[in-house]
Amino acid sequence: MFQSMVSDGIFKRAIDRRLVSINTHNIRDYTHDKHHTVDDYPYGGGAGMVLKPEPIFETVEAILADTSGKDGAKGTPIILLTPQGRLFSQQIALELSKNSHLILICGHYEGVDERVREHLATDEISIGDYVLSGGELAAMVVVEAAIRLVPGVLGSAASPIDDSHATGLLEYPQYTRPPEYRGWGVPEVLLSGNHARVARWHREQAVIRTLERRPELLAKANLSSAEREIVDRRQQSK
Ligand code: JD8
Repeated sequence: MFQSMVSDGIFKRAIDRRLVSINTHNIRDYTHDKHHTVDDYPYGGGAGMVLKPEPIFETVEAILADTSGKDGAKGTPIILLTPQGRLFSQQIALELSKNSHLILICGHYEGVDERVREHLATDEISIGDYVLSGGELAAMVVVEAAIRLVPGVLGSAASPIDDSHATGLLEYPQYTRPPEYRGWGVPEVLLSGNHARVARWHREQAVIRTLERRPELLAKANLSSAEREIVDRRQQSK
C-alpha cells in the first residue's frame, strides 16, 4: 500500500530530491518463533485476535536505534493509529511536519495490546469517526498531510499557506473554460480581468460557503471586520 505513495506524484519528486523518505517495517520480521507469530487470543476472551507487544516494541526500538544518531531524531513522535486517538486535523499535520522523523504504528484487522499505547506510543491519532479495517490508510493520510507541509515539497507554485483548512475557510468556487457550458455561465467578475475585484469575490465566496456548509469553522477563521459583517448579516436574515 505504501509503495503507491512513493511511486508517483509530488512525493516521488520530493523523495528523489531527498526532502523526505518513507520506510516501511514489517513487525513479522521482528518475531523469534518459527511461525513469525504477531498476534494471539485476547485475555478474558472475546472475538478476534490481538497484536502481541513484543514484535511492535522490537520493531520500533530497532528503528529508534537506527535513527538515534541522526539530526532531530530525539523526541521522535511514535504515533499509534487508532479509532480512539485524537481527531486528526490540519493543525496536527502542521505540528507533525516540523519533526525530522515520525514513527507510525498501524495494525490490520486486529486490536493492539494495551501496553503498546501505555508504554511505547507517544501519541494516538484517529483520522475520523468511521471504521477502517486497519491503520494503513490512516497512516497514509497522516503522512500525506504532514509531508506536503515540509518546505520545498510542493514547490513554489502551490503554497500550503493558502490551502483551505489552513486559512480556516472552505475553498471558493472555481471555473475554467468554456465561459458558457450547456447554458451555464461563469460569474461575470471572473471574466472582468479586475484582479482586486476577483480577490474580493474569492474571499467573500469562501466566507459564504463556509457559513453555509461548515459554520463551526468560522469561529476559528481569521476574518476582517468587513467579513464578520457579511457573516452577521447573513445569520440575521435567516
Ligand atoms: C487502526 C485495526 C480495525 C480495530 C475492530 C475494525 C484510525 N479513523 C479510524 N477508523 N478506524 C481506524 C483504525 C482501525 C483499525 C486499526 C486504525 C487497526 N483496525 C479494528 C479493532 C477493533 N476494528 C482509524 N486511525
